[in-house]
Amino acid sequence: MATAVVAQYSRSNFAGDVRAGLLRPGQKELPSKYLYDEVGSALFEVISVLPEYGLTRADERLLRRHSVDIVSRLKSHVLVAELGSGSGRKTRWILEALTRRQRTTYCPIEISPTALARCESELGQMECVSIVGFERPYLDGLLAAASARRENERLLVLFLGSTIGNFDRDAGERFLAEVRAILYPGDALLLGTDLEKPLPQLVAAYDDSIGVTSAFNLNLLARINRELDADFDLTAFRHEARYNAGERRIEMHLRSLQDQSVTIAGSGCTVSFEKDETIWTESSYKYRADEIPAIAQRVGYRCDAQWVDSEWPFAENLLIAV
Ligand code: AVI
Repeated sequence: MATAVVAQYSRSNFAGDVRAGLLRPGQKELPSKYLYDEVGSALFEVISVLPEYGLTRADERLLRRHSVDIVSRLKSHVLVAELGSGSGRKTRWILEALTRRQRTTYCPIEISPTALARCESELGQMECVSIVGFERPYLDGLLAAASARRENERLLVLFLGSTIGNFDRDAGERFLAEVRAILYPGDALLLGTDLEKPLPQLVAAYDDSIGVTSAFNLNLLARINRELDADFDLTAFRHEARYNAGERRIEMHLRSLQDQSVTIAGSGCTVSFEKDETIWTESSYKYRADEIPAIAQRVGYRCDAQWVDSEWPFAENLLIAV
């Protein structure tokens, strides 16, 4: 095992994004990437095992069942880079399939140092795997990982867990195109996408009965209190999950239960909230399996294969850069 971490942290970006998102006219917003501090990452791990949230189990089932097939479609020596590795638990199946034929370098790319550390402890003991972690935004990390590849080595980029769903649709396509710009023809992107499903099942997945998703959402305000010296009263906000059928997305909001104002010293501002006003903290777009090949084609890939889970509508898509 070899492990290296390249760090990048910016409190001032956080302060600026919070200020911009809460002082903007109209709908207040906070970027969903800030949900994942140490507490948020741990809460997301719990979400991923909740009975109502089938997404992670579906992703894992598909990888467990089809990793050998996925890997057999990539003929050359492969370097694996993962965008947003989380704990890395799901990745084990792909790495195991690959190490049957080659020593493998695995580059997890994460802005959360906690998740990166967990990923390294989960996978760090694997035989024939070297881990080089990048604590960076996705594209910076991918550029660094791509530049580490040897001649004739193909990149396999993993973008699992339907993280693409947390981008607006246009931004998601632009992101896939930006990833493509870093790849060479023949490189691969394994993309996980959560699919549309019945409304009660969808809403319950984001508003579970024991309140873990609520805690995950409210932790964003607690994080602002901790890191930016703010005075949010967490009991004065309530978690809300709504399905926007027109946009085919779940939205997470934090609803203010009263008129109130909050001071965020680290962002140099005071923010007023009216009763029932919300802060939009995350979108989770849902896809149709048959729209993925067309999206792939628009941004420079061909969809080589797709696997759909039979229990929880979710698709693993193997896209090859053309
Ligand atoms: C990480 N991402 C794919 C999750 C999702 O389902 O959109 C984040 C999440 N938010 C609430 N629950 C899970």
